[in-house]
Amino acid sequence: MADGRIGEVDTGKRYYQYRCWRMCPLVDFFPMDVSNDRSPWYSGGRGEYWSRKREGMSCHLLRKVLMSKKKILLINPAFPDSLWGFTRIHSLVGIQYGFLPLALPTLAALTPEQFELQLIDECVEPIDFDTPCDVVALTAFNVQSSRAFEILQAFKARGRLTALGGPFATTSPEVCRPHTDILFLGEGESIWPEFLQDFAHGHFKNHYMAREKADLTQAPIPRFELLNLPAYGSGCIQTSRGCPFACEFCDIIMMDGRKMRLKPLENVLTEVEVLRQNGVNSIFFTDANFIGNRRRAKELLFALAEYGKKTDYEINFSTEVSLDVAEDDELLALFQQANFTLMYIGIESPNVESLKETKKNQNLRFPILEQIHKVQSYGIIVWAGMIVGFDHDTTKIFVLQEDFFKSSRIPITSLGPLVALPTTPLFARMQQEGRLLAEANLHAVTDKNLPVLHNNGGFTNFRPKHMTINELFTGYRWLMRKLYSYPEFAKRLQDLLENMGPSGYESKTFSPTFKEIHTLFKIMCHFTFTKNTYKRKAFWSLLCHFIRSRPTILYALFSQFVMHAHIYDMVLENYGPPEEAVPDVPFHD
Ligand code: B12
Ligand code: SF4
Repeated sequence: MADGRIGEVDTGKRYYQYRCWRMCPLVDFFPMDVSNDRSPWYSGGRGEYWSRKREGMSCHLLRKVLMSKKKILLINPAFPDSLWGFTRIHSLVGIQYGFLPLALPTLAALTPEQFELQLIDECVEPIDFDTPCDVVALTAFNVQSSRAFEILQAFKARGRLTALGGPFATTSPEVCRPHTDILFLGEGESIWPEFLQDFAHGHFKNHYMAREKADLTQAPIPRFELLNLPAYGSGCIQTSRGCPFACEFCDIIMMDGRKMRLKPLENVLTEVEVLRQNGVNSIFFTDANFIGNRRRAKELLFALAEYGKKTDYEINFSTEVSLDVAEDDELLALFQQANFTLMYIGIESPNVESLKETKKNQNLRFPILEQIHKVQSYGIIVWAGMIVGFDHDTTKIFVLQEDFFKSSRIPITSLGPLVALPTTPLFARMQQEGRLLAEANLHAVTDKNLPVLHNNGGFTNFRPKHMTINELFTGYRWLMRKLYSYPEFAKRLQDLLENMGPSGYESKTFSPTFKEIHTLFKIMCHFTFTKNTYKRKAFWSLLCHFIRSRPTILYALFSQFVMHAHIYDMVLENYGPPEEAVPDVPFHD
């Protein structure tokens, strides 16, 4: 034990510190077996302090500090029903939630062993508000804010110390401040250990702010094993933070910066292996832009391709990238070899003027449709992020978007009206131009003012330039219904699966487990025994078509149909029957 540090030993439930009060700094360390409660020094009470003189030691007075391990409860609040939660299909595919909450195992890995930890993801298990703990710390995206505040209040009412961090706390601290004892702003890598150190010494501040961006070369492996991994549809790993681009509406670069920070390759591979060992067979790399540093992306993909060979391509991967991925054939080939089956790409708009306006310059270099088709030719399904309501969008944008989709072969999109998120250049511009709406909470886009049907389903917080708000929402709802109607979706999917290159889905030897056969059976029943004839017809006509023409692609067919079923149900409930959307966009409700 180095001079100046408190000796500590973790020998079961109790945590002992031995302080030499004569010598300062604290120097001594004396482990003893405390695994049973009859230890001579144990008083039976939590947090009791004993002093005693020990003979034969260099210190004349040794104070032994006996206390229980401090217990931390880390909680991810439930998400409201949203497109990206895929709640409607969980029972169909036998999962409890789509993606694992990466903040919790990351914070757990940053927590020294002297603390006892419990992780609760409310998306997959209920919270017992009477769980004994010394501090309860929550993470939250904006859409989880109301639930997060309820949870914090419930624990507060039970006299617990509460803490809140994560993207919402970081971007809207003034909204969060009244709801929590301790507020964390920024990445947890430095501030969480700083708090824990304070806390171990019996004091803490009411807020902690990260002063520097975290050094990811030092990032520990997230403690995935503390989550109930089989409950999730997909494992999550973050290999980098930051994005070199500068889209006007993006708050990710405001939080993570534009300089790419990279985790060491070995760490990423270890994380993949840990998840595989725990039965995960699908991993989503949660980087804001996986190819933000292309050289490194290639190195990683090469390593993943080698890994895939060794593990019989047990795992398929997906991630988020910028459209310039299509400018590099070597990169695309590596994605294919590494068994990437899906990419989420921020296309945003077919309207070139809107792309210029929002500084999405990487989408302006080549014709967008050609770029997308090129990615698909490498066997990769593209999902697109799309936005309506830019200053250069008129009411014609809705038809323009629909036409774009007809030729795109993109089955699924996260389409939403443009929102000026706090901290972004767009927010500052809207404020300067006096266009922010008084009725929207200007400092927070919470789940109260952000309907979560979609990204920002039918919500904006500023006045559009070339249409009314009513036109924006009417056009948006119409477009959602058109895009997700079964005939339009099936047409796009058919185009995709007929034209796409050899996919990772096809490289696997077909040897389904009993669980997979059971799931397959449930899916077949779901699309057969339905009153919705559009649904049944679309599914069976594509199934029959591809059984004959490309049977190896059926896994992709099933997966896209299942994802679509969730979105379809949400659009149906919230905006009306997709197939009954009028042919032309209406602007009068
Ligand atoms: C991957 C991702 C997704 C994935 C998977 C997310 C998941 N695992 O559940 C998918 C595609 C499903 C998704 C969906 C959505 N997402 Co998203 N997503 C991301 C992305 C790109 C990375 C998230 C991630 O895994 N980060 C890695 C972990 C380790 O980082 P972290 O959670 O931020 O935690 C760190 C710090 O915040 C901090 N921290 C976090 N919690 C706590 C708690 C304490 C106590 C402390 C001390 C510190 C701390 O320490 C951690 C380590 O540094 C982020 C953007 C980004 N770069 O952050 C957006 C982001 C988080 N998503 C966002 C949103 C809004 C959504 C959606 C609502 C809508 C949408 N934009 O599509 C949906 C809702 C999801 C749902 N379940 O219903 C917003 C949140 C905005 C905000 N200010 O709150 C972000 C910031 C992007 C954006 N601007 O759109 N998302
Ligand atoms: S490419 Fe994506 S992550 Fe990068 S700045 Fe633009 S919106 Fe943000």
